[in-house]
Amino acid sequence: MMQDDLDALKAETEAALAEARDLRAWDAIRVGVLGKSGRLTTLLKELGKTPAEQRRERGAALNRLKEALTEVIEARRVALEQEALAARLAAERLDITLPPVPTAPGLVHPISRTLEEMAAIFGAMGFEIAEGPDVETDWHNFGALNIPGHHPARADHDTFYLPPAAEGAAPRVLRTHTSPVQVRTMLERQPPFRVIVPGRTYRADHDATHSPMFHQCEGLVIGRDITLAHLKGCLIDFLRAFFGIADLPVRFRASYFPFTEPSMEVDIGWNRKTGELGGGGDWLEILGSGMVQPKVLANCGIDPREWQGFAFGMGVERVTMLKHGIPDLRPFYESDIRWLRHYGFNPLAPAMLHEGVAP
Ligand code: 2NL
Repeated sequence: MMQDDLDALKAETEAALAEARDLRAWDAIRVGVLGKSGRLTTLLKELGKTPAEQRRERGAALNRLKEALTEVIEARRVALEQEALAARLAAERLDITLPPVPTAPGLVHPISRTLEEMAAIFGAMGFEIAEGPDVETDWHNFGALNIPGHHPARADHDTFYLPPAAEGAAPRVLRTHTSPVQVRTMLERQPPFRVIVPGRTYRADHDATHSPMFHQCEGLVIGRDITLAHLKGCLIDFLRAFFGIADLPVRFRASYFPFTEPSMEVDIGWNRKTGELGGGGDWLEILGSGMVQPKVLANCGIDPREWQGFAFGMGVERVTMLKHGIPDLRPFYESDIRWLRHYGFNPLAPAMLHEGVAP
């Protein structure tokens, strides 16, 4: 039992390693040879029993064998790991040239579509978008706008009142129009400016044609010499671009709002019988507008002897229903996917001003 047993151990270990197919089998071999009670470890422990004159040579041989075995065992581990990685890469391979699996892209809600179109049309005319809170102070929603205490818009049945933020604090409301955002714009910014204010508004009113939450888009233009002519040109251009009818008849009719003077309602031409928009001989009210009341400018920190301008407001649901022939208001908020499949818009073809704004 001299060199022969060592050669046999080497040969057997190499044969077993060649047979090992995975790291588990490999580890069993490693432990069986180099582990605490492995075959080589045992031989090393038994070195003391070797006759003294042979011990030196036997020790050197065992050490050479340990080095050699450690090396082949490690080499096999590297080879097995490479094999495992190659197998994984082959199994997880992706063919990126395959066509994609079609997925439903979703649809843009008609309200969102109208807001996009308004942003595109007014944006091309140099308007910025202004936004503000849905919960407002009574003053921003009514007081600043010259709406007196007895005005019907203030009556409890129209306005949602909220408890004051603190004891003795001013009452708060859900904004009944987007005008408080224009009030905030005038307080915060220096004229001249042009803004549109799209957003949610709230009134305690619920029937076939009214929802307690609805949308408005208002506009405000303040400059040193903004006149009624600018108001008319701006709104005529907007209405023709929005409805996509280059010769859409537009009529301005005297009216009253507490926050504008003079005030005008804006009508467009249509055919009452067919519902078709254009030169049908009948008139349909679509917008409210006017020159901003000097008192409102003063309330909002703008000197009415230096600045003037116009404002307008419209209902987003209303113009959307008219433009697309949507007969009922209620499904706008019901999230019925069948309604959206019918009236929704392709998100990959957003509003792009293809109707143009009159030059
Ligand atoms: C309508 C009428 C209108 C305004 C809104 C406004 C806002 C400020 C000052 C002056 Cl801060 N005016 N907004 C002006 C005229 C009409 O809306 O029928 N909306 C649906």
